[in-house]
Amino acid sequence: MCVERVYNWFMSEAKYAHREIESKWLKKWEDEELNKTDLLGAKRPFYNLMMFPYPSAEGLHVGNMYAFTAADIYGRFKRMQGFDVFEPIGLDGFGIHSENYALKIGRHPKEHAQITQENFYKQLHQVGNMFDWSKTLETYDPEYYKWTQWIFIQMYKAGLAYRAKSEVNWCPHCKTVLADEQVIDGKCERCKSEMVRKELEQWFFRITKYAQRLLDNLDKLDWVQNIKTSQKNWIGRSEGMKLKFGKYEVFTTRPDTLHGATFLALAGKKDRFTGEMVINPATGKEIPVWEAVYVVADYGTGVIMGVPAHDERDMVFAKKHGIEVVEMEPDKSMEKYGEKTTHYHLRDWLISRQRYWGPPIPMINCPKCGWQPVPEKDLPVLLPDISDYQPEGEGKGPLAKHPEFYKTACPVCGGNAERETDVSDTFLDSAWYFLRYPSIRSAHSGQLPFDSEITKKWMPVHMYTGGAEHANLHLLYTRFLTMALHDLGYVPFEEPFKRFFAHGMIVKDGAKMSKSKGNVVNPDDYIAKYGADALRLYFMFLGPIDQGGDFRDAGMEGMARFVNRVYRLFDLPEAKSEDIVKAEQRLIKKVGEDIERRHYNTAIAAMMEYINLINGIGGWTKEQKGILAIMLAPLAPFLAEELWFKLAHKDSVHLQAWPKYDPGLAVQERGVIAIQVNGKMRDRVEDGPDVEQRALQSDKIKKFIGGAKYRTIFVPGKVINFVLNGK
Ligand code: ANZ
Ligand code: ZN
Repeated sequence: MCVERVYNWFMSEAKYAHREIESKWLKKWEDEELNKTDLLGAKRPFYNLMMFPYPSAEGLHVGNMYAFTAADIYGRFKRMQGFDVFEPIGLDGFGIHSENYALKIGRHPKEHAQITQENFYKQLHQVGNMFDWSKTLETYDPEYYKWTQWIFIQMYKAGLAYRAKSEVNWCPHCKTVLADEQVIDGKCERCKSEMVRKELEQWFFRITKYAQRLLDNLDKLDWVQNIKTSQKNWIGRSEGMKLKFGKYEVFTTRPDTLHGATFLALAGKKDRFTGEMVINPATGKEIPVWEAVYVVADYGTGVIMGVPAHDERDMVFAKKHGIEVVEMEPDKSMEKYGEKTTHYHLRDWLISRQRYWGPPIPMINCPKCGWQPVPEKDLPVLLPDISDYQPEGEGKGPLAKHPEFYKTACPVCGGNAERETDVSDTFLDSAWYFLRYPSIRSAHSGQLPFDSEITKKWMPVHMYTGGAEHANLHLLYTRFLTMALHDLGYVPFEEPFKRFFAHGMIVKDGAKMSKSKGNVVNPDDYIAKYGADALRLYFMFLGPIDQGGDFRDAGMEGMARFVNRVYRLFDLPEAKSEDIVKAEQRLIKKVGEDIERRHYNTAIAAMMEYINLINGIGGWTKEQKGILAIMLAPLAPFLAEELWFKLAHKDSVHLQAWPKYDPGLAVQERGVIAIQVNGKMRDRVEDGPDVEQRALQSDKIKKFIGGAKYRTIFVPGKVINFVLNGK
């Protein structure tokens, strides 16, 4: 039966007291610590992680809940398959995203964080995910950022954190520098302001040292291809040659055009002739050396050879400045002048932020000893409570106005020194959080950022679910940091996430949700009205989760009726039916396979069809009811538990094993196709693959066709007609 018809069938009244039922089970599960994972005792660890949420103005965003539900269903399914699943949650509450909102409403970021935290966790409890509430973390907790600072120091000691003056991205609105990855189409990732280039001295992480490994390892990752491609393009490996023009060296990917090079250009602030001339080694001719704005200072050698005949930008430049244009054919023999070399477009990760709401960078500058890391025993460097936390925009953060913070003693000579007053990028907080979760409140959690035994047992993360928009931000930074920590001997693996699943976006009535349009779906309202289960099911019914879906209130209502209908079906009397036995076997097979593929929508549709069948028959067995409750458990955890206990079971449905099916019984029954010769019915054959070949093997058909030539008319699902030539 088609999905739509089944679905419409559920559009009828009924009452299921979702509010009482959901709060009852929430309390029981939490009292009994149903979702607390025994990390040390686990036999088959499965770390099911979802991307760190950052509290926004509206609290839990519908997109968060959509993604979390998708991930949670998979985690619950894995638990029922016998894995020890660990599913933690926390808050990424340090950084510009939270701070900008606090500034906007004029509330101190710290106070704002406390208010949001309370609300956010309350919301997260309601969605019914199997979160381990004994392992939450918040990035602004000094217990956490102490280790973020510790990581900075390890990076510094390993030569992977350094200070340099260079041209960087400056957001005039956020009044801070940003990393390249945080500038999207020339605009600030957070506030969408047009970025400005500024020359400033800043702290960087040497991610470029890992460019090749970040590329090479991509092949080993079970990630969707578009995320891998995006990282690959961002890293931007370019193979070319270096060529010498006197004292200058250029990087080119087209050495075969050397004989057409009519000028050199150095990176410059404006276009001007330097007065210098150099010899083109291929032609022996003198060519001028210019400065040009389109040459990037820190890519390649920072010098290019201009070949107007083959490069558009060079042509524009040459025409504008009256530089000669030489038409010529590319010539491979030119490559003898060069030497092979490789460059990457990836640039080092700019870590400093001239803001308040972040971990102070744990470095001290001494006039005698230079930059020194804060001794590890002195961590954390606490972020002081100040009232003038607003960013100023003079290239320094708010902490620079507080001598009581920055005046300190040099850890080497004891003389007067000053602390760094910038804080670190929020993406550093979120680049290592997955390492901390399992070690929270472990035996050594006070002495170490992550316990080595637990880390070895639980990581890399088995399944990571999150947004594709983080391909070149969070996902790239995390991979880099993990590699660096691996090289420093802190973690036994190079890659943090074995599998990454990217979910799609939810839109409302066909339009992108936004506050200005007033079409933002607030999960709280829907949970209050329809229950978390109905919302979970509805989200998942919208389509395959990697594609997102269109949220419509009418559909939401229909799903609430589905929940009611299932609930009432458990009151039907005990009855045995062969049809149900077969349909159930097929359902077990289908739902299991669909959940594994994360095609939850078709799993739900199959359940609807099954329930329709049962309603038609009017009775089923207690065992069949139990199996359905178990299969509903990952998708609708409250409803499933309620139904399970209704069947007089004593332990949670969530601790039951996923049902098995008999492959013999689970085969889909196929229809029968009529075989005709010249339009006359002569035999029948089972529908399925290779129908035509199988039809031709029938002795009756062979007899009618004989050796004659024929053409085939095939009506799928109905008839196959062999029409003999001449008819
Ligand atoms: C001569 C030439 C002729 C070039 C031609 C291209 C086409 P990718 O693939 O991105 O690595 N280039 C090199 N360094 C540059 C810099 N610092 N700033 C701006 N442009 C730079 O591109 C390499 C090509 O980009 C190089 O090859 C160089 O121009 C330019 F028909 O050399 B080519
Ligand atoms: Zn900004």
